Amino acid sequence: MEIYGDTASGNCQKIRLLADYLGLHYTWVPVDITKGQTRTADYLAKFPQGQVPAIAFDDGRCLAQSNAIMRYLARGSRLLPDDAWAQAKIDEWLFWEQYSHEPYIAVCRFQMLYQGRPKEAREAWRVERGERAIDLMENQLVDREWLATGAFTIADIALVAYSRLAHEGGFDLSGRPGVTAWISRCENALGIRRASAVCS
Ligand SMILES: N[C@@H](CCC(=O)N[C@@H](CS)C(=O)NCC(=O)O)C(=O)O
Repeated sequence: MEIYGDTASGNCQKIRLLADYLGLHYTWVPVDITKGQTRTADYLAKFPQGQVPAIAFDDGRCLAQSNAIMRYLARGSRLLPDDAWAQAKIDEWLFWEQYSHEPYIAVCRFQMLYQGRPKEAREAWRVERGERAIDLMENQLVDREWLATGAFTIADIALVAYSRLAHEGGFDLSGRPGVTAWISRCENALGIRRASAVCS
C-alpha cells in the first residue's frame, strides 16, 4: 500500500498514526501541497479530489478522504468494533470532526503555520467556532476516557490529530483539563511523543 501524504498535515497524520498503530506495511509517498503536487495530471488521475491523504493499492484501487481511509484500514480491528451502534457513535464523531472541528482548528493552524499570519490575524469566525468545538469536546471528556465508546477507537485518532496541534493554530488548551488529559491518553495509546503545547 502507498500512502500519499504531507507530514505536516493533521489529516495525513491520522493515516500514518493509524497505520503504525496497526502495524501495517506501507510506502509513504511525500506530497508537498505548497508546491501544487496534488494538482498534477498524474495525481488527479488517481485521486480526482486532488487532496492528501490518499492511499493506493498494488491492484490499482485508490481511496481518498482521511476518515474514509481510516474506516477502511481499521476494519476488523478493535479500533472499529463490529457492533453497529459502536460504529454509529464512531461515525458521529468522524462526521463532526470534518464539519465542526477541522475547518476551524486546522484552517487557523494553516493560516498561522503556512501563511505566516500572526494569531490576531486569524479569521475571527473560525476562531470562535474552533473555541466552540474544543469546548464541546471538553464537556464530553470531563468524565469519560474516550470519545465514542468506552475504548480507544478511530474517532479518537481522527480528533486528536488536529487537537494536539491546536496550539499551532493559536488555541490555548490549558484551561481544558478534560481535553488535555485525553490528548495524553491518545498519545500514550499511539506511542507518540507529546506535541509541545506552547500557544504562540
Ligand atoms: N476532507 C479531506 C480534507 C483533506 C485536505 O484538506 N487535504 C489538504 C491537506 S490537509 C490538501 O490536500 N490540500 C491541498 C489541496 O487542496 O490542493 C480529508 O479528510 O482527507
